[in-house]
Amino acid sequence: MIQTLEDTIIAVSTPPGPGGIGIVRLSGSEALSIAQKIFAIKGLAPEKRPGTLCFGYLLDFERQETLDAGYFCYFPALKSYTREEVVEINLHGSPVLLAEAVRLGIKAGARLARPGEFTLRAYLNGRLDIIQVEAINDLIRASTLDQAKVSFNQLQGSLSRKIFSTRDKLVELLSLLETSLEFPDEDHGLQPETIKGLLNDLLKCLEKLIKSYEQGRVMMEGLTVALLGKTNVGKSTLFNALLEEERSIVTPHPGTTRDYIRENIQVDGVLMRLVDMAGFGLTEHPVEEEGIKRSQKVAEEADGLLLILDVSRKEDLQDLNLLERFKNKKKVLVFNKCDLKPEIDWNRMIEFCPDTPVVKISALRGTNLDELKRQMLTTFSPDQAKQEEIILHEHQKILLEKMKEPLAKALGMVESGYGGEIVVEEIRGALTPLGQLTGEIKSQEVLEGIFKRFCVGK
Ligand SMILES: Nc1nc2c(ncn2[C@@H]2O[C@H](COP(=O)(O)OP(=O)(O)OP(=O)(O)O)[C@@H](O)[C@H]2O)c(=O)[nH]1
Ligand SMILES: [Mg+2]
Repeated sequence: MIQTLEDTIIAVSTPPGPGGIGIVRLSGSEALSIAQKIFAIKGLAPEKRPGTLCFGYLLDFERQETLDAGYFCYFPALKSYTREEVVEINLHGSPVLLAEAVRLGIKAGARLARPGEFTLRAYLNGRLDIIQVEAINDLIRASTLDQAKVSFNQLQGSLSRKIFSTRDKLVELLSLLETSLEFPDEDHGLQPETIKGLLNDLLKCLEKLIKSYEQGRVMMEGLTVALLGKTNVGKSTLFNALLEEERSIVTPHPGTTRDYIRENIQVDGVLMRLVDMAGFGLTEHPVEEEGIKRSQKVAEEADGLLLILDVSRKEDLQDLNLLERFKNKKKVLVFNKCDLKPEIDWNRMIEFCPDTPVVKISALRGTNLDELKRQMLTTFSPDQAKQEEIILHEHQKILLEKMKEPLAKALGMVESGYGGEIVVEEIRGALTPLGQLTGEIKSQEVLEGIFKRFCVGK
C-alpha cells in the first residue's frame, strides 16, 4: 500500500456515468508534461497561469485527432492537493471520452491511480494528517448535511488541533515528571496535586471526545428504529406511510410480514433506519415463528422502538407482555387506527409505562405522522448537548479509550501515593494509541483499512 511516489498517476475524478463535466486528474513529477501530450492548450503556457483554467483540446496524439474541447488547470506542487504537480483536465462528462483520456495518459507515461491514491500522497507528503484523510472521505460520503458540516470542519483541522493539543499536554506532563525524577532534590520536585490536576485535565478532554461518539455514530449510521407490535396492528402500513412508499406488503390478515425489512428516512437531517418486522402473535407456523425470533433480536438491538397498539381492539395479554418485555428500551407508544371506534383502555396502557411518550395516529390516513416523527427525534436521539468536536469513527473512539485507560490508572496511582518511575511508565502507555490516532505511527493495517473505502480519483 505505501508504495513508490515516483509514478505519475491518472484517474477520472468525477463519478461514473454521463454528466455535465468530467474531470481527469494527474499527479506526480511528470503530470504537467504527460498532460500536455494529451491536451493542447491555446495561448499562454500553463506554468505562466497556475491555478487557472486554460482553454484547449483533448488530443489523440497517436492519430492526430481532436477528441473534445475543455479546460486544463495546472497546480504546482507547493499549491496542490497532493503536494506534487497536479493537472486537472475538465472535459465533457462522457464516460467513453474520459476513459479514452485516461488511456492516452497511460500511453503517455502515467499509471492508473489506486483507490484514494491522490489522498494517500497528500498524507505521505504531509499535506494532511490521518484524521483529515478520514474527514475527506466522510465529507464525500456524507448522507446528511449535518454530517458533512462536521466532516468539513475536521478536514479544516478542528479535530486534529484538539488531538495535537492533547498530545502536547501529555508530552509536557511526561517531561516534567522525567525531570523531577532526574533531579529529585532540586526545585523540580512536582507536587502530587499538580500531577493530579494535569492528569484530570487530560482525562476530561478525552472523556468528552469519547462521549461525543454517541452522537457521531448516529450521524454516520443513523438511529435504528424498530416497529414493534402484535400482528395486524398496522406496522407495515405505518412503515410505508413514514417512507411515503408502498414498500412493505399490507393485508388484512394477521401474520403478513414474516421477515424484517429495513429502509432509511431522514427526519430533520437525522438518518433513521426503520425496520418493519413480523408481528408478535400466537403462531404454529414455523416461518412465522422464525420471523418472531428475528423481530425479538432486532428490537433488542434497536436504538428505539415504536410500540404499536391497535385502538380498535381491546388490549390483551400479548400487548401487555410486549410492554413488559421491552420496558427498559427507549420507545414511543403509538396508538394506531384512531380513525376507528376505540375499544382499547388507553389509560390502562399509559399507566403501564408511565414515562413513555404517546402519539395517536392513523397510519392508513396518514394522520399525526409529523408529531410522531418529532417524538421519535426527541426520544431516540442522544443528548444533543452542543459538542465542539464529534468523533465519527469507532476506531478513533477505541484509540481514545486506550489512551484514557493508562492515564486513569496513573491518576489512581498518584492518589494512592505512588510516585516516580512507575507513574511515568503508566503514562507513557498513552503514547502509542495517541500516535496511531494522529497517524504519526504509520500502521499498514490501519492505512489499508482507511484507503480501501476511498474512490479511485480521490
Ligand atoms: N382503519 C385503519 N386500518 C388500518 C390502519 N393501519 C393499518 N390498518 C389496516 O390493518 C390491517 C393490517 O395492517 P398491516 O400494516 O399489514 O399490519 P401489520 O402490523 O404489518 O401486520 P403483520 O405484518 O401481519 O404483523 C390492514 O388491513 C390495514 O389496512 C389505520 O390506521 N386505520
Ligand atoms: Mg406487516
